[in-house]
Amino acid sequence: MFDLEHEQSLSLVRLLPRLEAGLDARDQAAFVPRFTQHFPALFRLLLEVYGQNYDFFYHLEQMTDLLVSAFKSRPQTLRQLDDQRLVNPHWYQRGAMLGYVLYVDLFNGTLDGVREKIPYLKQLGVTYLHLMPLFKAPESNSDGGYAISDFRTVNPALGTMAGLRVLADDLRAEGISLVLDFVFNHTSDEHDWALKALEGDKRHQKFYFMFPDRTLPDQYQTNLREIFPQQAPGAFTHVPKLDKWVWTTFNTFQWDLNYANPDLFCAMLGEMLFLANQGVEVMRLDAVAFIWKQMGTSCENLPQVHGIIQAYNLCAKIAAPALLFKSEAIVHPDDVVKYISEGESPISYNPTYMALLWEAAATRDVSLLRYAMERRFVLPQGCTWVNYIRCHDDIGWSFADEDARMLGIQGFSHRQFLNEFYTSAFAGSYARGLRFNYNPINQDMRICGSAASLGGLESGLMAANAEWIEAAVNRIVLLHGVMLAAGGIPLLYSGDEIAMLNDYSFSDDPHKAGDERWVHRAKFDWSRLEEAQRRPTTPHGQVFSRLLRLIQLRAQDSAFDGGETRFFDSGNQNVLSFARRNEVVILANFSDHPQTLGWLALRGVWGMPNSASDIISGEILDTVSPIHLLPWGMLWVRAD
Ligand code: OTU
Repeated sequence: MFDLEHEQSLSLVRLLPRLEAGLDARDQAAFVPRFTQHFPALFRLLLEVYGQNYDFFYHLEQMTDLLVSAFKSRPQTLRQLDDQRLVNPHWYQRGAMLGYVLYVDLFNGTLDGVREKIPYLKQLGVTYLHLMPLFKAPESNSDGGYAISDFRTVNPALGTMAGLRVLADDLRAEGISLVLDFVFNHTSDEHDWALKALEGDKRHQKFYFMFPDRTLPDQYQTNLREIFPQQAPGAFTHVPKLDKWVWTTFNTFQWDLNYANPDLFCAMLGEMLFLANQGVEVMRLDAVAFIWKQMGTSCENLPQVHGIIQAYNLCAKIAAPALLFKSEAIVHPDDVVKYISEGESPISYNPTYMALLWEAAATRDVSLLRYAMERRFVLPQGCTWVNYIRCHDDIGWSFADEDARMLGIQGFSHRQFLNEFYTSAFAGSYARGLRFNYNPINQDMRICGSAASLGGLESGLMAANAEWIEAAVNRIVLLHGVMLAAGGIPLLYSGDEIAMLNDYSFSDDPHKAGDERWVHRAKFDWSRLEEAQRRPTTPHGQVFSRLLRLIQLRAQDSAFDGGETRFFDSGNQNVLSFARRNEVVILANFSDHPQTLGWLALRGVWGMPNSASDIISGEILDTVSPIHLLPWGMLWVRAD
């Protein structure tokens, strides 16, 4: 009989001398208690995930040595941060949090270029800076950096690892946390591990999934979703040099890593802790849903994925406790939440809110958005959404068909409508977007485009139609406003603050032409910013100044600190309504017409207020007559 507790304490006893041998007395005092605290849970998880495949002598020793050496080389400043975070573990729930995500080269050339712009980020109110993948990657197509050739080398065109550390320190000194991707589902086919595998090295071949022929790939493939059906159909790539089929969920040059191999688990743990020690405070777990495969399943969101992330989380709690995980699971909403817990990913993208905001903007009807958020917005204690409107990726309509059905909406045809609307195939649509990876078999596709172009500014400016431009500006501000007001960490996509439009020039670059996501990955337009700051009445200037105001209001107001966001039915299907801590009610009109709302609609929050004001405009609201909302207008109402 296997006695878990007994095995666990035996292992601990066996491992402790390694800690004592590897660390001096001072380091032991910090490290040993954390190790002994978290080891039992870690042991249990590894046993659950790996069972018989785990060599509880060899692999545990390997892992322990990694943890010890990572802690040993952890810089003093980061150890101080560890201590601060342990005292204040929910630092990321404060209302002044604001995320910003950028490509280093597109934003300002290099890492030093980003450093130069710290004052601008401060002016915006940024506290969380996500730099898109900046590591060594294939020079041709690298999937925007998501095909990594070396986790320990910065792409020389952008800077150096030493430069990254300096940037991390400088950001931290200004109250900005550095966020990087942990692209751990795959490496590029130019990564050292892949090169060794190509040379025939068996150990490294086992880091990946390799098949001698199509027999197993064909069996797996029947249950797999096509991620890039146009640019990289199928999930397996034939590698001539090996005459083997390699698992490649994404592009052909992105080789999936095999986490069923505990050796690989350790190898990636080493990379993760290395990055944490460079000053990365938050790691975005890229493509997390895909890291475990099992025949006969969709190979997404399998239970072992959670076991592995929880195990990595415990490793971080031991060696680099300031490190925080953010999950990137753009999947069915029921699966999205499974990644979110304090022991796994305390923060997560909120793809359902994102997609349904665009859905409501197209339909001018907030019913589905409200229905889904009433049921799906509340997270466990200590966990927080990263709310966003746009990011570097496409928009997928990943709402739950079950939610739609409850409102009499048929998922498939609704998605068809949304796709037509956002690719301007629908007559009268204001949106200018591109289709992404159309799949002729199930007619699925996703949407690319910048917030401003999807929100109607491009079509308005092209037509020089003042009315359309005004509506678009209001719409873009409204979408950002409900993102900012919903609590959690709002994440601005660089360029959206100045309403940058689609950039179609990607089609001239052979390395980008096949991937429409580049349409919304434009070079940051500094002259546009300068103009927006100088002339706040232009469309771009209005978006910038109004967003800045909303950001500042939010940061100063305790109504947006931690706590709950409660969506409720305003009785008007054009108006999205939610309350922050029963202090502020957000009302957002998703329609082209003015709307009125009786105060009774808010009785669930306050009863009937004596007096109220809109904190955005600062105006006193008349509590006797109905509330009036302009087309695409928004109020942040506080009542007494
Ligand atoms: C992520 O996204 C990244 O955000 C993408 O930029 C990368 O191309 C990709 O991983 C590979 O590293 O397919 O279209 O269902 O949708 O993880 C975006 C989840 C993606 C996937 C998501 C993936």
